[in-house]
This record gives sequence, C-alpha cells and structure tokens, in this order.
Amino acid sequence: MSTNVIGGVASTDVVKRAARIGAEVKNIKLSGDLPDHAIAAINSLLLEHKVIFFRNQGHLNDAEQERFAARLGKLVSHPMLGAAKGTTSLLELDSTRGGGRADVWHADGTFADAYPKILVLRAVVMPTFGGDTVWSNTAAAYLGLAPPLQRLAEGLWAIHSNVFDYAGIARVREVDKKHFDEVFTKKVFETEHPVVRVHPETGERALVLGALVKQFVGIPKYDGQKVFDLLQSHITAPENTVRWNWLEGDIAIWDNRATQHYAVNDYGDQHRVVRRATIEGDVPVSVDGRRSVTRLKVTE
Ligand SMILES: O=C(O)CCC(=O)C(=O)O
Ligand SMILES: [Fe+2]
Repeated sequence: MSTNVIGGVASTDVVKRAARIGAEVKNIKLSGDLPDHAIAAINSLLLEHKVIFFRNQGHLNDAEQERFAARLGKLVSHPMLGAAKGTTSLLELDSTRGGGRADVWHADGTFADAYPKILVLRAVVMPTFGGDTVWSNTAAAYLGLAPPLQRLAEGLWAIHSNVFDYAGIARVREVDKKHFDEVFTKKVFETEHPVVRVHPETGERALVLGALVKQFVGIPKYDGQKVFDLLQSHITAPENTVRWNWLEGDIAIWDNRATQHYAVNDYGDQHRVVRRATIEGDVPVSVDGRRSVTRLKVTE
C-alpha cells in the first residue's frame, strides 16, 4: 500500500478541481484494508469537497470495490435493479442497456426516505471521447439563493417518485423506455422530502430536488414547474459544478446528501460501463426539524 496523504493528509495530494465542488486525491491506493484514520480522512475530504476523484485504481475489482466502499458505511443494493451478476450489491450502468445512461440531473434514490448517503463509482469501460460526469454542490446552490428565496425553499416539500415524469426527459431510447416501464417502476415509491435538508454531519443546508421530483406538496403542477425550474437552475449553474473526464480505473465518491449529478450523453454508440457501490443514508430533516415521509410503497 502506498503511504501518503491521507491520514497525515499532505495538502499537495488534494487538488481542487473547481472553486465550489470537487477535488482529486492523489497518491493513495484505495482498498478495504486502509487504516481507520485514512477512512476518516476520506470522509472528511468528502464532506468538504462533496465529490472526490481518484485516478489509477485499476487494482480494484468488483469485490475489492465493495470491500473498500463498505468501510464508508452499510452497503445496500438498488431496490428495483438489484445487484450486478457476481457482486453482492453493485449497480452496473452499461450504455448499451436500458437505463444505462443517467443523462438527467438527479440525486440517487430520492424516491425513498433514507436515500443513499455516499456512492462509490468505478469506471470500467470508457468511450474514446465524451462520457464525462458532472456533479453540482446543492449546498452552494442553496447559499446562492437570495434570502427571500431561501425562505421560500425552506417552507417547501416535494414528492419524489421513481414513477416520475419520464416522458418529460430528452433523448429517450426505446430500450430506456422499456427499462423504465418494466424494471425501474416495477415497485412504486413516493416520498415527501423537504426541499431544504440539514446535512446530518456538516449542518449545512442543501437543496433536495432533481429529476425524481413529481410535484411540490400543496402547489399545482403548473406553478410547481416554475418554482422547480427556478431552484433547480441554481443547482445546474456551471459555477456550482465540477466535470470529470474519466479514465478507466478511476473512482469517484460523492456525498449524495449535498450533490446532484448528470452523466453526459455525448459519446454516441460507444460502450461505457460504470459500477457503483451504494451506502445507506439517513432520513432527511428539514430546517424546522421534520423528517421525510414515505407516503406510498408498492413492492408487489
Ligand atoms: O454514469 C455515470 O457517470 C453516473 C451514473 C449515475 O447516475 C450513478 O451512478 O448514480
Ligand atoms: Fe446517479
């Protein structure tokens, strides 16, 4: 194992990639065997930068990715999509398959109350051009709102569902529609989340929105769409984002409680495969101390 950094974190080994979000961490070999202080250092870098990137982690196979990720919390598999073949929990996204191109702004799994807190994504097959992923800092997006708009957002709750308005999404392929209709929505979840959650570890306020929002509680769809567009536009503002150009063997880890992400669909028919470990999250809490509530859960 390489000595480094983490643990005694040499500041030169952490290179910011944008002012508000994202850092690359160099000179560390990720593994399930890292000492506790290294794992604690990774967690605090994650809280600070929201998404952290590691190149040259080609030594990680599925099992080793899971072993490393399990050091950050409890691994869970996707409620509808299950675990990729040969793994206990990994989600595979393959560009040639339905649902394999996550080209919408979203936070992962917000249809559930305790949605994932951390994701560990590994680049398995990358195209020769394109295929970057973009992350946004949703705490910075909240901070960028004028105070009256912060207060508006703090009073709002939104219903998130896996049966969201899929027809409203651009570039839908037949294979994606089939996957959405037959696999992704075979169970139905609807959860009410506060639009502003208080981060359980940092205390920061962050916006909770994204593609899975179906509507706001108590606001008709027409007005709701405008409010959604206004708030979400602060999440997608380029200044609040960082973009990663993947090489095979890279790892990205993000804090799903304070980010959204978008996998750019600009690599044509090329093959792109990523595998993701998912770490169980906690139920969001609003600024006035109320917790998210699942209103509907149909699992048969
Ligand atoms: O394909 C990617 O880069 C990201 C896919 C995604 O949304 C995810 O892994 O949660
Ligand atoms: Fe995602």
